[in-house]
This record gives sequence, C-alpha cells and structure tokens, in this order.
Amino acid sequence: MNRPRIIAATVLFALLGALVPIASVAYATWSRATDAEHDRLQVTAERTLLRAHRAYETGLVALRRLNQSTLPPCSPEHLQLMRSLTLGTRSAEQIGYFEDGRLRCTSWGMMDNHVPEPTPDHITADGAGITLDVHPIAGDGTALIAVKLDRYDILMDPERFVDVITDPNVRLAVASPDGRLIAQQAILDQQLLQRLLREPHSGMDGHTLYATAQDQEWLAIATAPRTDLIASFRQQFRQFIPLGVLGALAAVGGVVWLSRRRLSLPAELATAVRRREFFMHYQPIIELDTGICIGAESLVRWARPDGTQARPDLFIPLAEEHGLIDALTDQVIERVIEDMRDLLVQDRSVHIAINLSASDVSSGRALKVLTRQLAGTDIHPQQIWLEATERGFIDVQRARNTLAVARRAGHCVAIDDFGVGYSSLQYLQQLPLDALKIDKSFIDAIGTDSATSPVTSHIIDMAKTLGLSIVAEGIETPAQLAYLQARQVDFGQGWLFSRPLPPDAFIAFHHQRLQQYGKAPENMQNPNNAVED
Ligand code: G
Ligand code: G
Ligand code: MN
Repeated sequence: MNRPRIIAATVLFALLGALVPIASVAYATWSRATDAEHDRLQVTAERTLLRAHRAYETGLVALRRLNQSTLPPCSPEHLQLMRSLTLGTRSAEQIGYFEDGRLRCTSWGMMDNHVPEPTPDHITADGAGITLDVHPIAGDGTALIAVKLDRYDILMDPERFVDVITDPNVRLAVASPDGRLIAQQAILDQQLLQRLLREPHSGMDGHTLYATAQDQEWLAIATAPRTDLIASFRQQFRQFIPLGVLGALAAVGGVVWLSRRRLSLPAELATAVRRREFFMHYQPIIELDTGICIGAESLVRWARPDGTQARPDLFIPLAEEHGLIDALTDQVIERVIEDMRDLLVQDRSVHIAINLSASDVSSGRALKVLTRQLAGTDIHPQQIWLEATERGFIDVQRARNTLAVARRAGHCVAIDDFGVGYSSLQYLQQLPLDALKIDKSFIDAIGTDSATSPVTSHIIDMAKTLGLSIVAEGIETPAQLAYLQARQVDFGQGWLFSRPLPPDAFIAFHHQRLQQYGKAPENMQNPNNAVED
C-alpha cells in the first residue's frame, strides 16, 4: 500500500473506530431505557390489575355476607345491614335486594319503581354476574358496574378499579377479559385501546409504550408516551457517553498508532537493511522414503529493534515496493553462505534453498551476486537451490533467461507455492525447472473431502510426467505423510518434521536425522522430536 492509500485507510478506520463505540453506547442505552420503561409500565399494569381485583373482592365479601343473612327481607334491620355494608365497602355505591326478578329494596330504602333484574354481561369464576353501564334511578348519571351474587347486587364506581397512583403521563384502563372496557383513568388512544382489548400484549408503537396484565376476571392496560422514554434515554446517554468517547478515543488512538507504524515501516526497513537486522531460519527438507534431512529452505527473519519480529509476508513486498529488495536479497545470500558454509562443505548431499523475489527472477541480478559470493567458498553450486514463485514469471521471457542461467551455473530451480496461481500449467512447460513445491493448501486438503483434494493427486502425476522432483510443503500430520509416501513424492517439509530453525539447531537436526535414519531407512517413523521455531 502506498502512502495516500494508507492515510485514506487510516481516516476511514479512525472514523469507524470513533463511530462504533459511540453507536454501541447509544444502542445499549436505548435498549436499557426501553427495558426499564417497559418494566415500569408492566409493574403499573399489574398494580392496576390488583386494584381492580381488590375492588371486586371487597364487593363480593359484602354480597356473601348478605346472602347468608336471615333477617326478614326489606325489614328495617335488613335495610340497616345493607346500608352499613354499603358504607363499609369503599368501592360500593349501593346494594340492592332482588325478589321474583325485580328489585325490592336497596340500601337507600324500598323500591316502588319496577326495576328488573339485569342480565349479566359476564359471569365470573365465583359465579357472580357482572353488568356494565348500569344507571341507577337515584344515581347522578355515572355509569356504574353491578356485581350480582344470588339475590343481591352491589353497584360500584368503575373509577375505583383504576384509582392507582402513577406518573402523570401514565394512563390506565381496566376491561373485562372479553374486551369490554370498564374504566379508564384518562382517555387512552382509542385505536391502541381497541387493539389491546382485542389482543392484549406489551410493546411500543410510534407514539406510545404499553403493557397489559390479565387474570381470570380483569384485564389491566397501562400506557405511556414515548417522550418519557426519550427523556430517560437522553439522561442515561449523557451518563454513559464518556464511556463511548473513551472507547472512541482508544480506537482512534489505536488506528493512528498502527498507521504510523505502517507509514514508518519503509523507513524502518531501510534502516534495517543498512544495519543488517536480518537473519535466517532453516526449515528442514526431508527425503520421504528414507527420513533423512537432505537440506533446508532458508527463510529470512527481521529482528526489529523493539524486540518484535516482522513476518516476511509483510516486509518482502514492502522491500520490493521501496527498492530495498536487492540489498535484502544480497544479505540473505551472504547470511546463508555464512551460516551453512561448513555444513555444505562437509556434506555434499546437503542443499539449501534460497527464495528469490519476483524482481530477483526478472532481473537476474541476484544470480550474479550468488555466483560472486560462492566463489572461493568451496560450496558446490548444486548445493544451492533457488525457489521462484509465479509472481516472478510475469515476464516469462526474462524469467526463462534467469532460470536457464541459474541451471547452467549448476543450481537446482524449483517453482514455489505451486498451484495457487492461475496459469501454472503454462509456465511449467515454458520454463526450465527441476522441482515443483506443492503449496501447503494442497497438502492440507489430503484426506479431506474438499474440492481441492483430488487436485493434489493430479499435481503429483503432472510433476512426474514432466520429470520434475516434488517437494510437499506444510506437512503437519502423519496421515498426510503416509499419503505422500504412498504416492512416492520425493521430498517434504512441514511442522511434522520441524519448524524453521536457527542455523545451529538446524545443523544439529540434520546430524540427528542422519544418525537415526542414515543407516536403516526402514526405521523411519513419524518423529516427535521436531524442535520449535
Ligand atoms: O516462513 P515464512 O513465514 O517465513 O515465509 C513467508 C513467505 O516469505 C514465504 O512465502 C517465503 O517464500 C517468503 N520468504 C521467506 N524468506 C524469504 C527470502 O529470503 N527471500 C524472499 N524473497 N522471500 C522469502
Ligand atoms: O516459501 P514458502 O511460501 O513456501 O514459505 C513457507 C512458509 O510456510 C513459511 O511461512 C513457513 O513458516 C510456513 N510453514 C512451513 N511448514 C509449515 C507447516 O507445516 N504448517 C504451517 N502452518 N506453516 C508452515
Ligand atoms: Mn519457499
């Protein structure tokens, strides 16, 4: 990535980093406020239900007492009893006594008018008949509720069913369970009310939050305007916004820190090249049918001054982009020769593979450096293998040139990461190659039923047809090894054998394998003594 791109990405991620925490806090606060408001309304609805039930129950108690009374009907004592029960029952307005289908007397006295027994709108579980909208003759015009049990009824003011103390904005209603409105404390939104009477539930619409509570006899509804919710959200959001701001600052800080690191990386890399901060690790390459370690792939490492290590995946492309790759390749070649000279001279069967970058392949310059560096070392050119990836083959003509020169000089040339590019087949025929390294993804696919799995087998066949040696990369399991051995793949590397090792550890590994497998190849097992990177 170039500088403007990094800066653009930084700004974008910083914006995102700032927005996400604040949006999260807003969202969390909104859900908290909504939940709290719903809980509050639910509690109110339940309290209202309880209130309605109490009003009804106290009426029922009075009715039961009267039905048990043996006083002569409508005698002064009987009237007296009805009157005192009316006064003693808070929600009661009047008590009436029925005989032969008509009202005979009430707590106020004898009835001369013909008042027929009301037909109940609803019978409760206690066997009481409830009639809504009763207008007693002596009343002031308010519609009352009649609860009738046997021969008596009690008239109650519906207001008593909803006289619960709540916040001023909360509105309450009580209905019968079949959806007949009994009382409302303040006028509710009629459409919402009808909807809730038909189908009681809790929730929120454009303007209103609502909750309902229900038992066998009554349905209570509580509603509150959303403006209350918004106020409570604002208040809570103000409380939590510092948290969001803190998160946003941390995120922006992190993004800026990362991008500064990234922006300063080319400069740091240039310094590293000058100060020679690179060193090599060596990942053993195993001859699969004997188990002997026949060499290693050299892998560059960068020890940064801050103690961290950067991955070559990151800094090799960066070095290519910033014109540092030549100097880096030179150092790699020098290091490899320095690290491995003694081993290579002692044991002619060992080889070390060096990775070439794309520009090394197209320019061919690295080859001249290599030849110059090898002069006088007594290392045979055959002992240095070169690995080139497809990225180096974009200019096929030049790549072919470089590879041909390399082979003429005596080096072995391998195509690296084979199979991950698009046009591998085309290169295979055009380029002078000795070996093919099968990419780890194809080794991973062995024994799975992925779509890639059969391709591995074809790659092996193809390499054999073309007369190329095969190196399998990234072997991690004994099953993968067994498959590759069965398919007579020549060489392999991977964590099953060893991670990339520092020079001394690699040399020790090589000797140990030679002792273990050198004389008796049939002894080969899956070693568990792989040394950590
Ligand atoms: O093992 P590792 O993470 O080190 O390797 C990551 C990638 O870096 C591999 O694809 C490898 O080809 C590349 N790489 C490792 N060492 C070198 C090197 O010395 N030169 C070049 N050009 N690429 C290398
Ligand atoms: O040059 P090439 O692209 O082949 O680089 C080899 C890379 O693969 C290095 O990063 C090396 O550390 C890594 N590697 C080697 N063996 C294994 C293995 O068995 N498992 C995994 N996950 N990575 C491996
Ligand atoms: Mn490689």
